[in-house]
Amino acid sequence: MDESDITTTKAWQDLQDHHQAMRDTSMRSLFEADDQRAGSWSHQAVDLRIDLSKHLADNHTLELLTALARQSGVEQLRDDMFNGVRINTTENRAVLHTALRNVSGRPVMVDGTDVMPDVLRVLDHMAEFSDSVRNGSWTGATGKRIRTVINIGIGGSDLGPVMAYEALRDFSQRDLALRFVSNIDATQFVEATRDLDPAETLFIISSKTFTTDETMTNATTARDWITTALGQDATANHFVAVSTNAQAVAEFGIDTANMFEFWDWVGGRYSLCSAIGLSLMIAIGKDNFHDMLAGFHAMDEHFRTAPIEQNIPMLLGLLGIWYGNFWDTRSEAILPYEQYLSRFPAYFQQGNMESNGKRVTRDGRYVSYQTGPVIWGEPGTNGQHAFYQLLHQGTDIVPVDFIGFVHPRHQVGEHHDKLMANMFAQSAALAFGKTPEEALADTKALGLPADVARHREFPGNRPSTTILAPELTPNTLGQLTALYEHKIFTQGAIWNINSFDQWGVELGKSLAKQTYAAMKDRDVTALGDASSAQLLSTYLELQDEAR
Ligand code: G6Q
Repeated sequence: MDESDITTTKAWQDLQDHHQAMRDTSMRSLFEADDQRAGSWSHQAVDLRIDLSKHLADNHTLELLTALARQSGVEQLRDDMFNGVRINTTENRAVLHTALRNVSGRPVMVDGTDVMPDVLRVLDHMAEFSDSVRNGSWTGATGKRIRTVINIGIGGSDLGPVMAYEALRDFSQRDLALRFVSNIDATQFVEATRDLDPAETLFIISSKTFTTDETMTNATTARDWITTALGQDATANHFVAVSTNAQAVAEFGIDTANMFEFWDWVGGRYSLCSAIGLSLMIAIGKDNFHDMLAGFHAMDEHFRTAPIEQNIPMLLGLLGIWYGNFWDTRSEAILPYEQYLSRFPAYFQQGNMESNGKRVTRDGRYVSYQTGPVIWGEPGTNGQHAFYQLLHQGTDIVPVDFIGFVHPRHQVGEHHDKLMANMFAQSAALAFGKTPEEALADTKALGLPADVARHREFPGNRPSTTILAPELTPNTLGQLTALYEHKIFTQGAIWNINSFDQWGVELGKSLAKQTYAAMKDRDVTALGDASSAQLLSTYLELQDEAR
């Protein structure tokens, strides 16, 4: 027996047996068996109320899942992360995004050095700079104040600021717009700049490595756009950088005094609280940014200190494992009932899929079990008129997270109460469904033929978590984001994979380089496979015909 494979452990096998026993359990029967269930399966993590009652799980499920977590050493790995151990073993790096929002005053050591003085120094630098853009004392080359800030970055250097800017737009300085350019497709740059005055535009080039092709291509186009309009010397006033690579920043022509640094222990998809958040800080101001950090930190503390049984990120991670590994579900949906969170699912699509889309264990074996799920989602209620059909009546079970707020950002008529009524109703419909008898009665009452009844059945037993927060603020956004980060951590720890590398993006990158070189040389034989060679040759021929 291979002791290091989680599927051979007692906890795993107990869960397999337990799944067999639970397969036909209905959500209705779980509630009938325990009239306290709604209350006892509701938890509080900082300001978030988390309802876990609509899960296909009973107390024994939780005992077995927490045993699995203990046995997998999740707590030790968590402590190692917080303590600066190099748990990203394939890149030999510590994983310390929690230090970026460590508002406790505690030191955080990496290799015997406290990283907090550097973290605080960069936050001060960001605050000073963002104040100067917000109050107009930082001007463009012609002396005009900055009206639009464009963050150029991709992946982890884009999605965090995009998500959080959308989420916190209501806290932003409205005479200062923030836009984002990430795609190497020029359309995004052209559309982002077409109505702008270069003299009033500031670019933040956000790239940890400062070598990413998309970002450097967009940055070069932006520099041309500025210098064509304002002259060669304008770069200094219109460009700042966020990076770990001072040399490349200087070579690009940005004064390193206007470079905001971060460190190799900040993973791209975990970098929102680092200088990568500079564009966000400019939009919402330093106080709101600090409030967001405080929210992150409060959830970090919950994750760091709560026992597994009450540790909400861990419980969410465990329930995900319960479905993925024992019920064979393949995807999870994140459904925020808050328009401002429209990019939250996309943010955690990267957060989760890049972290846990892995097939090799930390000790280098192929996994024998399913790891990260596909993550997707859209804000409610739009999804209800689109893909919820499959959630309710499709053949796949998709565990769902509903995220809603007690107080709306905009109290307009009955909008918010109607929105939330929809969210509560959807979780009930998924969980409890509509039985064949109920569907038949319904069908008859409507005067429809009886054979339509089956189409009107809802199987129910479709699990969901409901997260209810008081109000969308920088602080609660920080809490929510950290909650999901630590859920992902928990799952990676149990699956025994490295959640902090992303080698899966490399092959495509190097093939793109080769393909581009072949395109420029017009040498399709340089490509390694017949299909790609044919595609390239067709592309070149059609371009030639059009000339
Ligand atoms: C995230 C990934 C990836 C990264 C981008 C941008 O965890 O590492 O999405 O953020 O590839 O990289 P640079 O910041 O180096 O340009």
